[in-house]
Amino acid sequence: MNETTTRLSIKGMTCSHCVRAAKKALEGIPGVQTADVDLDSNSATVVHDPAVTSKAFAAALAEEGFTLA
Ligand SMILES: [Cu+2]
Repeated sequence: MNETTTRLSIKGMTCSHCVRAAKKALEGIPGVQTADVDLDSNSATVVHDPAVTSKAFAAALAEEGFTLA
């Protein structure tokens, strides 16, 4: 399977609950293998199929109240 790694900057996370919500949202996107979300740097490292677009990341995060920086 083809995969690529993307680093996202996420706005709106304030606590560990947000981190879990963002991780769950990202990993719920079809084609995403793993998402490691870090609160200190407000970022996520996502391993995914290259077909997954940044639009899909933004949409999934928006459902949890976060935005891409
Ligand atoms: Cu929170």
